[in-house]
Amino acid sequence: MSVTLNSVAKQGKHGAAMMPIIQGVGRAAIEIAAVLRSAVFRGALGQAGSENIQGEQQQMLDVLADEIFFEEMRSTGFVCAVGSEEQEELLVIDEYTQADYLVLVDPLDGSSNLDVDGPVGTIFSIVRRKTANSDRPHVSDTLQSGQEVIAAGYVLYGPALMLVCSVGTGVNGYTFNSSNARFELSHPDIRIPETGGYYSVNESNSDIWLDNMGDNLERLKNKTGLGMRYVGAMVADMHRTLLKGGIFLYPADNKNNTGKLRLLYEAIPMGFVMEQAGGKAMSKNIAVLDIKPDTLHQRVPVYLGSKTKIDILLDS
Ligand code: AHM
Ligand code: MG
Repeated sequence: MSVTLNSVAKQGKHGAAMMPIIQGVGRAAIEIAAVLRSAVFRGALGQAGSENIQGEQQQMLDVLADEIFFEEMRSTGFVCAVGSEEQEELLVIDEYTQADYLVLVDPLDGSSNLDVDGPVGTIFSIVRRKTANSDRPHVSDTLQSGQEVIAAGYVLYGPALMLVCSVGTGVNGYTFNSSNARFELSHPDIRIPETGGYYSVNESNSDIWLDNMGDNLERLKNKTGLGMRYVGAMVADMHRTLLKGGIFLYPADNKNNTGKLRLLYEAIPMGFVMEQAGGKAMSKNIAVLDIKPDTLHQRVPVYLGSKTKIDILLDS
């Protein structure tokens, strides 16, 4: 008998509480994957004609993925609110304002890959509310550091549909088996290799990087001789880094002074997974998981990878 997503319930002290929400993520992933496969036939590729809170053009698929994810979180009955990269405000689930958990999500990460049939992903994290259950959930409930995250993970829409997650007891990867419609445990206890791997960064920005990252990357390349891979979809670049080793970076630059990636929707969930897999997640010289968020859509520089590679990068 194969091990499925139900096994999350047996993992650590939070597994049982997290299982229904992570199963909801799995249902959303199956639906989003189906929408991605058929988008071209439904006229759902291309821009939606709207902008998200960060002034970026939303793709139709960004909007659809956001709606699907929200509905699946609502249907769990365990989520009181969802903070999404695609929504300006926290979305409260009116039927379940008393529920214990909030979910933060980037519903369709790497959406610039959509027009070229490249890999994309969904990134999520789960926190427990700080306000009383009798109160309406508030944006302050989402502004918790990565040290308070209970579970996090990502979905990779690649040749196979994968859900990789952690409830704080290591990292497991599940692959969707379409013959029985289940996510089956295919990558148990993922640990990032300390040797080998690649460096992964949009190096075309190296002239405008801040924080001495140009020199830092040169030092890493000279000391390790790492090869380079870059998909431009964080989920795909993170997944390869996790399985093969190396480093993924999105530094601050003189156009994006605080970096491009969002603290709550990208940096913290991926930092949580990376650390649970034995790696390191830094933002300049601060651990990603130690940053206390100020706002829902805050951006930070991100460096994720194996401990030795991150230490060489930061000369620490
Ligand atoms: P998105 O959430 O709007 O898709 O943007 C985030 C993406 C990440 O997936 C990826 O790491 C990064 O943007 C790539 O940026 P660039 O094209 O500047 O290299
Ligand atoms: Mg994103």
